[in-house]
Amino acid sequence: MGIEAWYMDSTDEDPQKPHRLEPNQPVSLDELKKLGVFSVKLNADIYENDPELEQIRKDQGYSYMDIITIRRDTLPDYEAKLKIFYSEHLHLDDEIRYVLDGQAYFDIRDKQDRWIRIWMTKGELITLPAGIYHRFTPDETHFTKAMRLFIGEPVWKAYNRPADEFEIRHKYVASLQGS
Ligand code: KMT
Ligand code: NI
Repeated sequence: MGIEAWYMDSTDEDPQKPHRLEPNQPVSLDELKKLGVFSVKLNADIYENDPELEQIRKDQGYSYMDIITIRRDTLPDYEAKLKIFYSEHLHLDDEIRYVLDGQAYFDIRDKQDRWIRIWMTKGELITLPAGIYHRFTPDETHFTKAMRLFIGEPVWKAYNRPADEFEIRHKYVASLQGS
């Protein structure tokens, strides 16, 4: 199984609910690729000693990694952090996350500015391109353990929308043309 994605409804119910349209409107991996979003499935049970993960880190230059456990009892300022994660934002670098346990949603904007919800479960690694507007929330299981990967010294700074003045945003928007 890989990641599953769908277009979101626009109700402001609990963000951690699935928010599927009725009928469900799925988004394929191919459509995600066109938006610059890539994912691979790995074996999270062996993440501490996984040659496949090592190869990806080597090939992509992901020299930095740490692990974040997003759960009320392990993450200081849980409520405040969830709010920050769920505020629509962009980064100047790629956001690379590998779900080691639990589940979560990454929401991204498509070309028409519609929300696509990406459901990440254990073993899935995702790359969101620098400059894409997105947000994050755990799902109804309220638990996500994720590896954060980065090229070089990590920069977690998030710029809330609107952040259209950044060069990286222009670059990202330009990269969507013709696809
Ligand atoms: C971000 O920038 O959206 C995040 O870091 C999300 C939380 S890490 C799984
Ligand atoms: Ni982010």
